[in-house]
Amino acid sequence: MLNLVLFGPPGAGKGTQAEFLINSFGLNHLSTGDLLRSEIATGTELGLEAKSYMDKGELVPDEVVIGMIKSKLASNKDAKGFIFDGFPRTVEQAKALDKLLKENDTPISGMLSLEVEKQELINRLLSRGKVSGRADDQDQSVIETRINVYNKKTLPLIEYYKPQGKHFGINGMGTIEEIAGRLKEVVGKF
Ligand code: B4P
Repeated sequence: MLNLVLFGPPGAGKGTQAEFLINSFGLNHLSTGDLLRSEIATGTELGLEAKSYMDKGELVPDEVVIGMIKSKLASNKDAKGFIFDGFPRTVEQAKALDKLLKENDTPISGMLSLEVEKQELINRLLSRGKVSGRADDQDQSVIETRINVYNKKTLPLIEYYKPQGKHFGINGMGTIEEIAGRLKEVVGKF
């Protein structure tokens, strides 16, 4: 079983490259961002709570996202493996994920960390904002907040996975195809 964490700052290409990994390796996709946006779209209580954080560029509380992942893992017990996209985003979430995967004895195989320059992140998100209607992609100050939150709360995860030999840095600059090729080379070795 292959369980991968697709990691990187907002706009690094996580969602984009997840598509490619699903197709190439037959894994299930678990994106907390997509799950939260679907809760917002259907107007659930969870969605309403999440929206207030997401629109400001802040992280949704750990217990909310951990609960969502827990129920998705429980309802996909036959999966060949998962791509965790945008999760974990805090050390607390990583510890909770390890605990959940331990119950099935299927630990994380690797953390694929997409590395992209800050100005490129801003350009990508602002250009998505013009077509996607995503509130958090339309305002440069919200994008800056997301990048700052990433640096403060999410980046320390590299130091969580590194000592376990699970951190793989990948150059996330270039075309979507070039980056997919780099990912394929790393994942092919697992
Ligand atoms: P996410 O949905 O995870 O949003 P994201 O970080 O911007 O990543 P995304 O996958 O959408 O973008 P991508 O890099 O693929 O999270 C949104 C919010 O939800 C968070 O801010 C937070 O509030 C909340 N949330 C989610 N998970 C959480 C968690 N675990 N804990 C707490 N809160 C959580 O790509 C961006 C754009 O770049 C796309 O338009 C794409 O087309 C473009 N692009 C990609 N690769 C490119 C390339 N090589 N060249 C040019 N453009 C490229």
